[in-house]
Amino acid sequence: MAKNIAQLMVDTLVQAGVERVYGLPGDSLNGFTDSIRKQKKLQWIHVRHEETAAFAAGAEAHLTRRLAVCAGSCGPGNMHLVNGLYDCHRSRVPVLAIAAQIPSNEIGSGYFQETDPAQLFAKCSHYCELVSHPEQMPRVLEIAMQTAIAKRGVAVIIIPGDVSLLEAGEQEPRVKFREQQTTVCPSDEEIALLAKVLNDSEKVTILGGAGCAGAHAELIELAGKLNAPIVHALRGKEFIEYHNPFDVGMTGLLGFTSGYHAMMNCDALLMLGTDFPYQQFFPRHATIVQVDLRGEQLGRRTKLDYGFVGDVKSTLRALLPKLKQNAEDKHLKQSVEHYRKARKGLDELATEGREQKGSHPQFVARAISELASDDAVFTCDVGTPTIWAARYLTMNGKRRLLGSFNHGSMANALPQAIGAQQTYPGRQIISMSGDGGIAMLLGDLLSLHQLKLPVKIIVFRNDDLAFVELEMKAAGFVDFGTDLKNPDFAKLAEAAGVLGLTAETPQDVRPMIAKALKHDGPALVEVLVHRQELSMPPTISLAQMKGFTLFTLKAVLSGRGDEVVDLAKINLFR
Ligand SMILES: Cc1cc2nc3c(=O)[nH]c(=O)nc-3n(C[C@H](O)[C@H](O)[C@H](O)COP(=O)(O)OP(=O)(O)OC[C@H]3O[C@@H](n4cnc5c(N)ncnc54)[C@H](O)[C@@H]3O)c2cc1C
Ligand SMILES: Cc1ncc(C[n+]2csc(CCOP(=O)(O)OP(=O)(O)O)c2C)c(N)n1
Repeated sequence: MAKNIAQLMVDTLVQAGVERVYGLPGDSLNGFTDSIRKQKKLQWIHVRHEETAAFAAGAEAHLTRRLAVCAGSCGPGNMHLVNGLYDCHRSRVPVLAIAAQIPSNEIGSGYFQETDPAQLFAKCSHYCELVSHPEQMPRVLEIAMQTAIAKRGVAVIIIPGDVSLLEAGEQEPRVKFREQQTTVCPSDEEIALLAKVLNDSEKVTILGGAGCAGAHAELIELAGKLNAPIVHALRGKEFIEYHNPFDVGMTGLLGFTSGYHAMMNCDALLMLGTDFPYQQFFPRHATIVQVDLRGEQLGRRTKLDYGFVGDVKSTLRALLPKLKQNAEDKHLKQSVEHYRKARKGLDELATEGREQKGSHPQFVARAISELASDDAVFTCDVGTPTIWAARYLTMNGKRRLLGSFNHGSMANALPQAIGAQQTYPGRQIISMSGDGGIAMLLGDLLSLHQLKLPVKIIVFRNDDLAFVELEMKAAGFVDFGTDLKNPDFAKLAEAAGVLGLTAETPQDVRPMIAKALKHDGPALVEVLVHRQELSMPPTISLAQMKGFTLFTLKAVLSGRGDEVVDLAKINLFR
């Protein structure tokens, strides 16, 4: 019997190596889900909210670097995908979304559940096309897949339910997908210029980001030749921080003062594979050099003296033989020493404490890091869990860290953990969730039981939207609308078929986390944490803060009044 379009779609995905589709069924998607039911190679991962499907697919794509797929039914099912797809697109991970559409003969009539998916997905995709004729397939699907893979981002296929049931013209996929291993290197003349700029600078600082993935050895060799401290942007943490004697921490709002100063005090800043977004943290007077795979990224965040298009690994391989050993190491030594002090200061905040109830969240994050396995995958919610993950999780080259770092959406951690666990059933997956974050997509707690996913969730329970409360206070607003009246999350977990534990006191924290990690199945530990952990610096008055929110916020977040004032003085009052 001839295949229909839905069957051909399944075959095309399988042929490209796709193993699963995350989604929620619905009338318009029934043809597609039925085709999945009838075969064994492509799995249907049934979640409770389409946003979860998109986040989960994004996590899979991030971890594997391969195409991942999610699907939603027409109208509301599509709309629920949108926020998760924005996250995937902005993180530049290859995700295909199958957006079912109302019957083709009703389009434009204001029919039940009608929306305009092309508009809906326009800004969160590289490619978004309606399939209205069987002969478009499988070509349009293959173009979508190639676009998601090649441009790294989201592609969307909009397909009315009736079209998916039509007989396909072509019966087989047309394109064999291969994993891309293209390298991009600046020209010889450009490499010579890059080498000259760096050889001529005494105090170089490197700012590395996610584009340094796979180039660790080259990066370390480079820093050794230049005697350059390495600062990282958050998405680069998992690829840069480990086994790195040149590491001086992160910069930015949640960063280390050492990262900030290493950038501010250099003669030349070398940006490698980073789109670090905060303009205020770039030096004004240094020579700025940027290497990025995408030309359109050059100079996006700061003034730029030299921009080069290349992948970090190939560029550094070509560059290294042309570099002289820098004889001057004062800048490096000072920066590393500063980092040691900043690190020590932050570690001192990660203590058990003597409180009867409630723990320092820093202590909880450090316990998670110490107890987790060597190849654990961590996800962290937007909110204070991002701060604790950035500062207290130790990476080692095998561990991974995911968040909604570019899009900044709440509630990402649990859905991303679902995708991570589906991708790596044998690995420990730990979701560092906020109490606001977990509540936002709470329905998918049920998926852990249903899908038999042994995800471990640590809920940082502060009964507050703490990150926002902090932002309000730092900006001089009276905090408002941030209180949370929470349920007993452990009981809630138990009711959902998930082991539920509570760590009320600091002494409970390590045993409860250890118990959850050992448990053969999903587990949730609700940890009571202090709400106002990041206190306001004592010596800055409200009047001084006015107009300087960003730096004040940075000051507040650094968690230590003394360092804050130091930073504030330098930046605000000079
Ligand atoms: C609450 C919150 C607070 C945050 N605070 C901070 C903070 O204080 N500090 C901080 O750093 N971040 C912070 N972030 C994250 C921040 O928003 C950005 O996501 C992050 O800084 C970007 O990191 P990146 O530059 O490594 O990654 P990306 O933004 O993904 O940039 C990667 C760049 O590398 C390029 N690239 C990719 N592959 C290659 C390759 N092979 N070779 C060359 N180039 C390549 C890409 O084109 C892109 O330009 C925060 C996020 C949240 C949610
Ligand atoms: C979908 C969405 N809504 C609102 C925000 C604004 N926001 C950023 S962090 C945050 C609070 C997060 O609260 P919670 O998960 O409890 O973590 P906490 O900061 O309290 O540790 C809010 C409301 C956002 N980033 N995303």
